[in-house]
Amino acid sequence: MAYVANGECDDQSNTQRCGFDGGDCCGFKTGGNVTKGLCFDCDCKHDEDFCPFTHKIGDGMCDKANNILQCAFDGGDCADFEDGGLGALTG
Ligand SMILES: [Ca+2]
Ligand SMILES: [Ca+2]
Repeated sequence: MAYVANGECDDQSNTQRCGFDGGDCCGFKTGGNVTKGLCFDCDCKHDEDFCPFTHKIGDGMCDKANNILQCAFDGGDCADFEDGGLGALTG
């Protein structure tokens, strides 16, 4: 599955089996910008329990994509950023 997590939303990889294209269709890696040139549905699909960046939970930096219930709201990292703050999805 060469297209998973390559930064572009691919419908064929946007399945549970493929980890929902590594979040490409949600823009997890790009701070919300979804590249839709190769998809028709382009839906932001994910598991109910899916958390895109578990390793970033509780690292002291607010990661916007992690500020969801599934990620325990980034372990509280975004507590000071009620409006989402700046997604710190670098590295
Ligand atoms: Ca992709
Ligand atoms: Ca964090």
